[in-house]
Amino acid sequence: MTFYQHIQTAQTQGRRLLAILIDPDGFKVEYAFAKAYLEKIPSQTTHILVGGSTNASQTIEAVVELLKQLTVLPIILFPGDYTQITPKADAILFLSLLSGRNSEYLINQQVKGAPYIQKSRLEVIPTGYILIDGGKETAVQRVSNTLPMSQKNREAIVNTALAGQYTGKKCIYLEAGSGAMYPVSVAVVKAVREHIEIPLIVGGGIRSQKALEDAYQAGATMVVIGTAFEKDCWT
Ligand code: 1GP
Repeated sequence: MTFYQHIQTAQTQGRRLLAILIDPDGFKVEYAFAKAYLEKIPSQTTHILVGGSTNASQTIEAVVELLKQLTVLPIILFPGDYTQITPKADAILFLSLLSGRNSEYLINQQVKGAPYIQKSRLEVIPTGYILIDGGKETAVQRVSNTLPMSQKNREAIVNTALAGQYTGKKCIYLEAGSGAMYPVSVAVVKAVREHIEIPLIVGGGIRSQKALEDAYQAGATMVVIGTAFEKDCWT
């Protein structure tokens, strides 16, 4: 079974997937540090995502290699830039920033990354990435130079997700941005879930068991949590 088929099966069977995002910026490439980090994440974790807005491939590669020694969980790249592509991971969320109109993150980064992917054995999971307002300016907004979509404009968010599905994306990722003040609302997640057929990933600003439960109840197939475990503020 491919990693994508596993995500798809989880969606159809109503199983909850939990991905912990490791941003190499807040991570030390040291055995003891990585071991302690993995020990504090929830036991129901199903995937590790690795990526960030500002790192280069050497750092990412070292982090992935270290994590591979310590966990059997699938390691999926979540690159903020094509230079973060490393063949050492298992799969890659190949993101297109559909909420913005900056061609660099809609297609140009993907063109630059394509030859590296072809040389690797990474499983590619084409993902429509939609940046939603989470109450503060986040790194994605800054780096991509695009504005997030307002949570009030549910119709536009749904149409963007649908356009992603119809252009062949295999997943939709609703992103409030790392360290967002508040996550993507239940109403937005529900609205998107009701209209698309592909798996739905939700992340950004989820720091509590309650917020995690809300995201699943609303229809998230996979929830992504980064900051809460990086900064030890999970409640
Ligand atoms: C960011 O969705 C992820 O890309 C996780 O966000 O760091 O706020 O958990 P947090």
